[in-house]
Amino acid sequence: MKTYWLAGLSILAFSAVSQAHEEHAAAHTQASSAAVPAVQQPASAEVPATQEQITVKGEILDLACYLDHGGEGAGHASCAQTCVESGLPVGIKDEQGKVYLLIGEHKPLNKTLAPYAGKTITVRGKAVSRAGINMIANAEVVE
Ligand SMILES: [Cu+2]
Repeated sequence: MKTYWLAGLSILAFSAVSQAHEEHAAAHTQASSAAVPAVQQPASAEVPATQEQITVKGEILDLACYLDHGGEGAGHASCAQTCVESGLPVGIKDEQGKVYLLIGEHKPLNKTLAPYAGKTITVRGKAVSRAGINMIANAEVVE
C-alpha cells in the first residue's frame, strides 16, 4: 500500500514539474517572438568579425589536403605546391596549431605562396575571424 502511495506522489510531482517546464518554455517563446521584430538585422551583423593586424610564423598549407586528410609537413610539400599552384585554398598554420586562410588584397595569393608550400615562413596582414573560420587578408610575406 505504501508503495502505491509513493508511486502516486511521484507521478503528481512529475506532472507538476513538466507543467512548470511548459510554462517556462512558453515564456521563452513569447519573449523571443516579441524581441525579433524590433531589430531585424542580417545574421552577419549580430556577431561582428574581429579584426587585428598580425604577424604569423608557420607552415604554408594547401588547405584542401590539410582539411581532408591532414596533409602537411615536408612529406606533403610537393603535393601542397601542386595543389596551391592549381588554385586550391592556401593557408598558414602557426606554431600553436591555429590555421588561417590566406588571401591578398581581395585577390588570391596562390602564385606568390606556391613556392613556399610545406615550408615555414612569416606573413603579415589583417586577421579576421567569423563563424569559427580564421583568415589573414592583405597578407604579405615578411621573410
Ligand atoms: Cu595537396
